[in-house]
Amino acid sequence: MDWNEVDRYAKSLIKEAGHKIRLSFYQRIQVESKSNVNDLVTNIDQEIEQFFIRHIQSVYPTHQILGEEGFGDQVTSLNGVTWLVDPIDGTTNFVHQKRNFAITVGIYKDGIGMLGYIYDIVRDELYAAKKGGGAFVNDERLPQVGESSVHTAMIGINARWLAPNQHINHKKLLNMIQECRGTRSYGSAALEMAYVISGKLDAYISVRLSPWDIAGGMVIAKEVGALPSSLSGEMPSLLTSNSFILARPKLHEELLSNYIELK
Ligand code: 2AM
Ligand code: CA
Repeated sequence: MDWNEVDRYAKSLIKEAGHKIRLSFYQRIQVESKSNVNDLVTNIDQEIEQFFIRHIQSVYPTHQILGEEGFGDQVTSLNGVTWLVDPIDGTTNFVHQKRNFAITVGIYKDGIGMLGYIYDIVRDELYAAKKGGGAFVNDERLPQVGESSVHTAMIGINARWLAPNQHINHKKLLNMIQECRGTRSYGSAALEMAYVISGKLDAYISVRLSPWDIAGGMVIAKEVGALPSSLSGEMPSLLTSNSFILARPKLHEELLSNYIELK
């Protein structure tokens, strides 16, 4: 497999898909809800996923594709080459704000991350990495993430987990909120990962993410030394949904030990 060629092809697909999404701002978009009223999908999510699948299958017929909207394969193992594709991560932002959403793609061989992409469509910023080749935003190489303690940390987290809930101990999270420098919530897991990768956030925490949300970002994160795991400290599975944290290494340990307790 010529991974440089796959890299060039993946980037060209992502850029073209981004262009289609920008053009969609001038059309009437059809919005529907999936599992609940706040879980949105649009015809654009579906059309863009189908665009990816059609093109990937025509060039790489042996590769399997896991897409959020379900037009790809039923993926039950990561043997061989697998593309994990989220055509729009942050659909609620796409619908309500027309910013802060991304295309994200991860390409894995036998479960090992080879290529990863997060494309901030509106800003035209492509975060990308090839295994062992460093991480880039457009043509600029990103440095290693370095360290920070909770007291100087900017943490990405959704405020819903600070209210009593059945998944995570919200009181411990409240201590974290009081002790860190600041929190932000952007509403796109992939972009929040890109912000940890590029040093705009020190950590990102989510109680439930799907494989296509994190697959691309995990490949890029590795290249800058940011650590991903589930909130119980294991490697996140790319076949099931997971709780998730991505953080600078020492902060990762500090947050898991002192502030995060799953129920
Ligand atoms: P999406 O827009 O592709 O669905 C904030 O809502 C982030 O969490 C987004 O990246 C969103 O991705 C993802 N997300 C929202 N609800 C989710 C769920 N029930 N399971 C997994 N990921 C979810
Ligand atoms: Ca999506």
